[in-house]
Amino acid sequence: DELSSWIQQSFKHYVTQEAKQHFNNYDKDGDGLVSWKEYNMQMYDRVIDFDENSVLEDQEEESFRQLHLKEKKRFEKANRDDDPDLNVDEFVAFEHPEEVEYMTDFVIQEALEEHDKDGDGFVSLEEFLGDYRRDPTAREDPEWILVEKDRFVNDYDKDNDGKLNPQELLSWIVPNNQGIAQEEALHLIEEMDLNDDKKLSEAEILKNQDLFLNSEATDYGRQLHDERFYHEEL
Ligand SMILES: [Ca+2]
Ligand SMILES: [Ca+2]
Ligand SMILES: [Ca+2]
Ligand SMILES: [Ca+2]
Repeated sequence: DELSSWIQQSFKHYVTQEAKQHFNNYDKDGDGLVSWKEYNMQMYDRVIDFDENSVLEDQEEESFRQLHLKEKKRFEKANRDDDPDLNVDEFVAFEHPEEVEYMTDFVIQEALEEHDKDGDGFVSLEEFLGDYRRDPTAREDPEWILVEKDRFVNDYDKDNDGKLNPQELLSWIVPNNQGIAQEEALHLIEEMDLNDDKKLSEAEILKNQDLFLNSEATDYGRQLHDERFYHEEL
């Protein structure tokens, strides 16, 4: 449990550091705040302002309009004080809404908008699988669909009612959530716990350093390779 919270902490630390570094690129006038204009200049080299209500004819332009409106909404949600520009903490929330508690509702809302096609507030197995339709000539589903179905039933749908409620939805869309950190921690402990006492001694960690740093189940290994971070923390 300690290790899993450490993994979670270090992941959070990593994305936060990364976003803080980005912050300076976005804050063109160096006033310690990123305005919506500055964000647009950094991302798109110009300030874009789409009308919320007018659908564009060109399909590509329309999907960009949708995306950009979503970004604007996320920008506004990330702001917490009276100044509409984002300070560093607000900017982290904008870049990584899944890491910040006050953005949780927004993250759920976005996921529902994307996946809950019938609008009942839940994501069914069918909605979860997206556009997949079984080839009418095939006798069984392909392997990846079986894998996905298995994840739906065994990993996400905790109360086994055949659909994902907002909390269950979170465990799917936020990849570095507690559940996965715990799984990762359990996996690491199993592999590294040489004397089977279910604890990791410093010696065991040192002995298994490569394993620890290359843990594959998730991306945690990558950030631990980040030298600066590695030296800071260990
Ligand atoms: Ca600024
Ligand atoms: Ca602000
Ligand atoms: Ca639904
Ligand atoms: Ca459920």
